[in-house]
Amino acid sequence: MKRGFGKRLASIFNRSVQYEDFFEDLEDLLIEGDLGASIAMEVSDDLKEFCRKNRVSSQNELLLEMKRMLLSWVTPKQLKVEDPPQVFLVLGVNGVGKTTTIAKMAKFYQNQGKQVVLSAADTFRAAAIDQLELHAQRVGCRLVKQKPGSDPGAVVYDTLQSAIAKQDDLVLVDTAGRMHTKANLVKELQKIHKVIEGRLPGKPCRNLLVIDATTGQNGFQQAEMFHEAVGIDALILTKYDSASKGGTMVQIGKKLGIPIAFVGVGETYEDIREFSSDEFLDTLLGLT
Ligand SMILES: Nc1nc2c(ncn2[C@@H]2O[C@H](COP(=O)(O)OP(=O)(O)OP(=O)(O)O)[C@@H](O)[C@H]2O)c(=O)[nH]1
Ligand SMILES: [Mg+2]
Repeated sequence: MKRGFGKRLASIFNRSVQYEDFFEDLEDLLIEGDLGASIAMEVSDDLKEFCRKNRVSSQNELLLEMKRMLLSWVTPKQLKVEDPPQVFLVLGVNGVGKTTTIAKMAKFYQNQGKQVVLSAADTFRAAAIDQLELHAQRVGCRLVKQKPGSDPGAVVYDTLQSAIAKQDDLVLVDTAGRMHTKANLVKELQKIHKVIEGRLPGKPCRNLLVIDATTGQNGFQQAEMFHEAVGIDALILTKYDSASKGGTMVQIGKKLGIPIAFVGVGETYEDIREFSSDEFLDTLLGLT
């Protein structure tokens, strides 16, 4: 399925590469596709060089060369559940799809025979706990919660106690995407970390950052902010079904070196895929 950015990218490749303005158009399109100005320039320059050195006989050859370049920047990461209880802290600004992704991941790991518990640590937004509880009921896993407004660290502590007692394999922690200030959000996350380190010493939790594919360029700033605050182990790209662009992931991968674990491709529990660089770039570049 060729769509959006990929389709337009493929269509400029359909013009002859002899056109003087071809590489300028390409650079503009890559910037529009959220790869950022510096990467867009680098890709465009390298492709120009490639054309100079090689006898390029088809646009497809150029597209494939571009894919080859981008492949080194988007890295897949398989998130294994080892040494139970494994803790995944799911982070991201509000509305990116954290809670939905947690429900999908719960199902994904349950299908692999893992016992999952959800931790309702988004105590900031009033309806968040009920929303997660409904998901827990639907996918059939346990949930640990406290009252709205309670301390997220305390909720996580309770969840870990419960996970140890019930011998759960995986703890998925839902976090608030919004706080009164950014500093508050960061402080809150660092507090949750301390709780986990204190209760499960030597068992690092994985910090997973959810990025909404429809957000565009702003996703990079989000990644930078969270990475600096707590260190991000892997990304989850959501709404890739409704977004025509995912170029931000290339930018995050190249500049911050963060790998990608999952891609959300819809609103049902089954709509989650382990990240594949090949599939992602084929869609991004309109090669499929
Ligand atoms: N199409 C599509 N929609 C998605 C995907 N993931 C999440 N959504 C939708 O995005 C909306 C927000 O999802 P939530 O899971 O509530 O997002 P959140 O990050 O938990 O939001 P807050 O708790 O408010 O910070 C919901 O309507 C979801 O159904 C996806 O992969 N594809
Ligand atoms: Mg939520």
